[in-house]
Amino acid sequence: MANTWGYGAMTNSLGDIQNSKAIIIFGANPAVNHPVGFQHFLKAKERNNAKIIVVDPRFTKTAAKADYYAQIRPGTDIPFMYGMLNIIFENGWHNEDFIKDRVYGMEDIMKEAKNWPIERVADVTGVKADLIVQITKHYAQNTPGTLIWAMGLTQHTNGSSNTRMAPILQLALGNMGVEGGGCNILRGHDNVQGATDMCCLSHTLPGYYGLSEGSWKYFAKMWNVDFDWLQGRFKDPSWMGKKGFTLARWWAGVLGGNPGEDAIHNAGTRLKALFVMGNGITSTAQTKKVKEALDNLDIAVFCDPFVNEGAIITDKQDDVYILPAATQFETAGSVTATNRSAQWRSEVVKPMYESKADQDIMFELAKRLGFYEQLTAGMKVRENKTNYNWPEDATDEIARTIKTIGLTGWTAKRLKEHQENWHMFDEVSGRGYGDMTGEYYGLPWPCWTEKHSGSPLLYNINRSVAEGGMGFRNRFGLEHDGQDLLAGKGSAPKDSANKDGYPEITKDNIEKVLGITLTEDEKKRIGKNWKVDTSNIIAEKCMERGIAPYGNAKARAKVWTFADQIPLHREPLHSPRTDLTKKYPSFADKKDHYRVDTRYVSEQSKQDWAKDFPVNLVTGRLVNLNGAGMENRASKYLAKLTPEMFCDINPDLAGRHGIRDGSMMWIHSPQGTKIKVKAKYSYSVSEDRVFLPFHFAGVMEGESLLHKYPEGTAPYAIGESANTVTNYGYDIVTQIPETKGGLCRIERA
Ligand SMILES: Nc1nc2c(c(=O)[nH]1)N[C@H]1C(S)=C(S)[C@@H](COP(=O)(O)OP(=O)(O)OC[C@H]3O[C@@H](n4cnc5c(=O)[nH]c(N)nc54)[C@H](O)[C@@H]3O)O[C@H]1N2
Ligand SMILES: Nc1nc2c(c(=O)[nH]1)N[C@H]1C(S)=C(S)[C@@H](COP(=O)(O)OP(=O)(O)OC[C@H]3O[C@@H](n4cnc5c(=O)[nH]c(N)nc54)[C@H](O)[C@@H]3O)O[C@H]1N2
Ligand SMILES: [Mo]
Repeated sequence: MANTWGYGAMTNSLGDIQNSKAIIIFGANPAVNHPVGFQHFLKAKERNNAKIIVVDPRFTKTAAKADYYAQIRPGTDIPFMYGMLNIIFENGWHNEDFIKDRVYGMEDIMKEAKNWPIERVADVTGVKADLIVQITKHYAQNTPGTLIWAMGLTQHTNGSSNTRMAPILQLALGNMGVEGGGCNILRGHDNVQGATDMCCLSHTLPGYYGLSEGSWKYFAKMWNVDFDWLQGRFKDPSWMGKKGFTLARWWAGVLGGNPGEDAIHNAGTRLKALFVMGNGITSTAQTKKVKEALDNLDIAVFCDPFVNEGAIITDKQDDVYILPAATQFETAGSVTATNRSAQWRSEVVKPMYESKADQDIMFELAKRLGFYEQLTAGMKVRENKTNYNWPEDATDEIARTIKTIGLTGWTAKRLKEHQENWHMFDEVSGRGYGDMTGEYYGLPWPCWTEKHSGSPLLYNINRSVAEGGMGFRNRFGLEHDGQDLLAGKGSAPKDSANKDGYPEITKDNIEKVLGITLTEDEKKRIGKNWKVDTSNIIAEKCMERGIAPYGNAKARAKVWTFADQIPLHREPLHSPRTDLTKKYPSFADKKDHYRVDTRYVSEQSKQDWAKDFPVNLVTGRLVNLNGAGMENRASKYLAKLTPEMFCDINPDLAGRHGIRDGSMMWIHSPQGTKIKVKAKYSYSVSEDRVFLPFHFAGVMEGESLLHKYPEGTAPYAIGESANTVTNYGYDIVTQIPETKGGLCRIERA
């Protein structure tokens, strides 16, 4: 990503959207999925007359509030954005100074943009040429503009390229690091940002530290455990540095190597046990594979406040356990919001009946597995205590450990003060008043020191570093191909001792870059670099000199280590345009992609998919249901709003198949699976595509599983899971499933 942190988070904040002069939304439906946050969009409209532009294959409720709506074909956002860039560069609407000083590799983008003349863009995306021109002109001429995205961009085989392309559009316009601009990624669950930051992922350590031995040693130190003990937990030391399976394809770990299945690379063994904490399971693409994997496990454990429907879809009879987890109202601690700010939460009620909070379930498990002491050792470090206070000591452990995203300032004490003083912060800027002066609400990361204000707006050089300013991170060396990767002359944050670009700060360069002399004592205590400096001397000195510890570099439009160095259009694996899959084929197949061999071009070219499966399949969300949906379908009132699973279908498409409004229809997938659902006539979808919500489960391929729910636990609404028919296909970098770009065949039931 061009986002130099390297991962997704809002660069600005929801409140800051009120400062935008234009808002462009790619693949997000905030009126439905972020209805509270969407108020800020509407306020921008009222206050600044900001126009809202929606790019979505469906006419959504958000589109209903838009001034411009482009009904794009799924999986063609890169051509759309190159089309915009081509117009922008041709008319000189780009921000030349910003590009020169703060962006690396834009020449390559300019070159590729030339390959996307408007007629070609219109043909590939299905959006009329004059509408693209109008949108581009409006967006480019009304800066600052904010760019919003969510799952419509990410859930594709080239989703990671989409998420690089969008920031590149913003960089070209100089819409980064300014109020009212930025890339504002609307994240998912409550605390999904925190889960990512703490690495509920399989390819890094917490705080996005890599899996190198150096990082493991740093963590062994911070967790107060023996490195050799940690290493001994792995089959052999080499596995310590390898990525694990992802949630998207854990099931391949069970089925891998079976006839017709992708090969796995897992030290010669298959996965035998599954422990689920807070995932609905039927939200995973290809539910039938998930079922098969569940059937073949030795043991499956579901920790959930509700009956997890993973336990319903499996035919496994023994060793399936449902542990009653408490809800988030029954526990306390810090969570992280979509704009990188922290929030302290208090326990509302004690865990009810025999349920336990997630951490207590984990502690009990660790005791029985014999590593409880090691698991909790890090929380006892600070004052050499013999016991820990949950959750304060956990929060403080995070604060003293995670430097990469700057969590040093997130002590339990400060976060609690913010919770107690909500009313003392401005809703747009997040700026504090009274006792909270000098702090931003929730101390958005990076919060470099225990006194730092927090950084409400990433990459803003119009503020000093002490007040949340910074350039882009210096993460990939000082130069590449003879080009300087550091920021240009004069483009350092306000009040900086060094006015130009500078490298990330280390023990070796700190005196030179900051122009200071360290005392002997400081030299003894200082860490090797800003990421592992537990003394925090580097960050403290940097604040005094107005320097960002992570350096001041250029954002990268070009990533030389990726399969595509700059984002390129690649058709979805199952595309309705066979003519275009030849011109814009998918990636080469990838071996050992998070331990699973993954098919790209071989799957795409296996047959003429569009011939047998001519209809585009789009999946997404409803306002009354969440994720796999059990939590809400178990509520009488929420279930009543959508008592049955359905398919949005254009009446003209339905008519051609003799499908009446309200009658049943079959949807078949290229994988040979099918679902039976109720047709719901809707003009929100065009004739070439259908839409399915993915929140249902409890029916599979036409058969009700109602008899499988333990007595008294069946939800008020059950239905086919859309994921039974979502297609094979996984992102080339992240492995997110292509649930927004598949094909299907429809039939009257
Ligand atoms: N009520 C409710 N709110 C939720 C959730 C929920 O389940 N229910 N889930 C939460 C979670 S976990 C998340 S991640 C967020 C997700 O929030 P969103 O991303 O807004 O959710 P979706 O409805 O899945 O997808 C958004 C839009 O992407 C469009 N789309 C599909 N394919 C493409 C494409 O190729 N290009 C473009 N431009 N658009 C495309 C879809 O038509 C859809 O309208 O919502 C969160 N909020
Ligand atoms: N086809 C299709 N599939 C998709 C998507 C799509 O757009 N289309 N979107 C994908 C996305 S972005 C996401 S995030 C996933 C979401 O899918 P899931 O992660 O499955 O989302 P939820 O249903 O919210 O799952 C949360 C589970 O945790 C339980 N739970 C709630 N609170 C707690 C708690 O405090 N502790 C514990 N232990 N459990 C709790 C709930 O009862 C529920 O069973 O779906 C993905 N799947
Ligand atoms: Mo999500």
